[in-house]
Amino acid sequence: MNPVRFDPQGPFMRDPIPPHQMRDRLTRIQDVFVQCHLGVPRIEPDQWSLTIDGMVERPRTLRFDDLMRYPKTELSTVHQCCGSPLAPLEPKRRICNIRWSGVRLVEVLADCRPGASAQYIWSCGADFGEFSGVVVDPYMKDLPIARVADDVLIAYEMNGSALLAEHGFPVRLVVPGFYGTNSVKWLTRMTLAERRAQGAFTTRWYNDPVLDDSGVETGETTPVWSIAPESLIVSPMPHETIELSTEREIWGWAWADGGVRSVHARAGDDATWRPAELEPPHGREWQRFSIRWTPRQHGAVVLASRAESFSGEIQPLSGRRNAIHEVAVNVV
Ligand SMILES: Nc1nc2c(c(=O)[nH]1)N[C@H]1C(S)=C(S)[C@@H](COP(=O)(O)O)O[C@H]1N2
Ligand SMILES: [Mo]
Repeated sequence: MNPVRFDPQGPFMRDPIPPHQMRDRLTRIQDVFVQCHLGVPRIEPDQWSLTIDGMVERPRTLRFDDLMRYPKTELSTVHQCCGSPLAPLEPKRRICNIRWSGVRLVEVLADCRPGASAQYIWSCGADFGEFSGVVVDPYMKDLPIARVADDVLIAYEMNGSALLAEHGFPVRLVVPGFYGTNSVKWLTRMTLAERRAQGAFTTRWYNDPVLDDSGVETGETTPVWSIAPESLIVSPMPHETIELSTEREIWGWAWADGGVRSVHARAGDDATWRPAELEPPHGREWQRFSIRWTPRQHGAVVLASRAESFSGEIQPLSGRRNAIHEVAVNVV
């Protein structure tokens, strides 16, 4: 195996654009956040390969050309970072909506004949190094094999162009509906197994405390997989001046693994939540919501939106990564 060249080495990230700039349904590549825990490996496609092993009858190593023999599939999905693994409950709104192209993992796997008792796929990137004082070699995540048939992709394009190095060139995993951390970049190995992977990013980090109905921790944890319901306000923007007694649209995006059923919005802390208009889900893309509002009082007003998923989960007011987004405006 060739030594991996990193540029840069060590954690590398790019912040997303702020919510009021997220006006496009499809996020432009230069506006997509970047999250690399260990650095950016620089990989030539002719030196790249993907090995599929573990609980399969036919382990295989595919070169880039082998991958390209599978039918090209395209899909659009939200792509969201769940936030720092060191501060997992802090809302970060690292979110975008992307068109991916690649091949369906289920088809590639079928040619390896997975064993009936395989439950998880461990996916490894070409990157390794140290994160928060812990040696990680390689970056490894896992996902339930039951999820694969749905729409999991081995992707090589974002919005119709080859992946950039920082987004996983030449090939990355895309797990639509799961937080971005699960979409392993610079994908080099997939191992089928009966149990969860035992790396730092699947044990020490990226496991959330499970809460009971009254919000108290039960002592159990759950992997950071499915994206919880969330919404953000694109317009108005923070500190915008709004005219009194004039009707105005509040609009934004809402998303959740499995889709958002309803969005409510409110103007002012003690105002009631009013139902917004909401686009039906289209695959796992974000959904536009909007609501009309006529301010009746001068002064500062805090606008907020709250999404509910089809499974009945509602965005919390605070304390979780998907807590409601608030925008303060000024009515004159
Ligand atoms: N190999 C590898 N894959 C990775 C990461 C990483 O550090 N190494 N970061 C993950 C995290 S935390 C996120 S949020 C997404 C970010 O993808 P992007 O940088 O293309 O937006 O990639 C995921 N895949
Ligand atoms: Mo992330």
